[in-house]
Amino acid sequence: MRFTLLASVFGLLACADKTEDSGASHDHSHHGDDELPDDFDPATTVTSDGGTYTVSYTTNPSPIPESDEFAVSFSTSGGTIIAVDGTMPTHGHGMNVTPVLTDNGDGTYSASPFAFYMPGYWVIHATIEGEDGSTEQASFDVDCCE
Ligand SMILES: [Cu+2]
Repeated sequence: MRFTLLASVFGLLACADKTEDSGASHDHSHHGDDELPDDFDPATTVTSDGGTYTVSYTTNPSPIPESDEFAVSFSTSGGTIIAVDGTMPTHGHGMNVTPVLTDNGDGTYSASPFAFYMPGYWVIHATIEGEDGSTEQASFDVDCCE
């Protein structure tokens, strides 16, 4: 919790600096497309980084509204989702809200609120724990916001 708060504060500072640096030339209508990584993948179903799990998500509402709260539903082919988050990796910050994760008991999970407070490249993260206690990460690229 403390780390999340600090990360959010640093993120806000970083974004404030960025805004000052880019000045009047910053175009908010551009949706930050120029910031997307070359390997950007908008897939809503991915394989976890250790190759063990197939993880999917949907949002409500969809598409994701910029600067508004939304809920995310996850499903996994195995293991238990133990943590979720949203970050802007290229800006080094997370969200300014902390989603509450609910295990629906059927391989699906509900998490809210999420909120992406600026346009650009975001990643939705899910941490999956196996029966042996090992964890893998599922990462979903998001272009905020359509
Ligand atoms: Cu940012």
